[in-house]
Amino acid sequence: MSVTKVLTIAGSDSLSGGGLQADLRTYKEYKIEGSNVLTCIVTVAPNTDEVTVLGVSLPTLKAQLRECLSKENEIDVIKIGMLADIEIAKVVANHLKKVKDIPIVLDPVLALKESGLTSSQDIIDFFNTELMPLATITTPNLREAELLSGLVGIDSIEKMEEAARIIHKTGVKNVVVKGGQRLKGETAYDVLFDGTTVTILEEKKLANSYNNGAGCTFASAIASGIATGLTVEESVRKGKVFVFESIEYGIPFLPDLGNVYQGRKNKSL
Ligand code: PXL
Repeated sequence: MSVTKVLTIAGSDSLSGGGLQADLRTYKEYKIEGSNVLTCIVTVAPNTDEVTVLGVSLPTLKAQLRECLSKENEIDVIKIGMLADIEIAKVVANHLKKVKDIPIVLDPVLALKESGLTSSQDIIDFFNTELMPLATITTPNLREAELLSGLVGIDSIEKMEEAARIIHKTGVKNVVVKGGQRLKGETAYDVLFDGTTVTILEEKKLANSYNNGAGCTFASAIASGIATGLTVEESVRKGKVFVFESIEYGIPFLPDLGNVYQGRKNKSL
């Protein structure tokens, strides 16, 4: 029996809401074999909420990439999450340039909502010039779309589309800009652009905010869809429902804060 495999290249979120933990849980739900290359470890101090990002050493990173990307592994799709710094991003890009015919889902984790931490301009430029051209699809949230496109104040579907068109010029095949909670109104909109067609996806916004890890889960669900043979658009549509249900059945740890739960109690997929 052949097994469908997705490789996640991402950070560990010690609180487990996002990061590679969310990715692997998503693959499990899609009945996909997930493996991971660890890029960094993110911790949040309990009392101060101070976020620390510790990148792995470059030799450790290279060893993992060599192992996981070896031909024998037969990876169907690669999903990229947090890369932490430019040196880590460069090593990952060098390895990705050597793989052929494996779709890449690039989640441009450039701003952590937990910390207000924003990446430096050099890593943003690196994403645009080196990583985007390798990717099948990228999944920026509004803040990341602003950083990548240079647009300021993306607050409407029209501006999301404009950002998607600018980001598409980098060479990435598909862009889905996520409106998420930050876009005003009752509806969670995403704008998908494939270079020709703009598709607007809608889902009602949930009242709860148990959405830690929603971004990682969305990108992983898209990777899973592609790995199981769906088109990019089908993968995005299915991924959106998957994330909606994961927030709906999220796990609260504060009244207004919680992690998405990929195990969803009511699975429509
Ligand atoms: O959800 C963004 C994200 C991605 N990757 C890691 C994280 C987080 C958020 O906390 O910790 C490792």
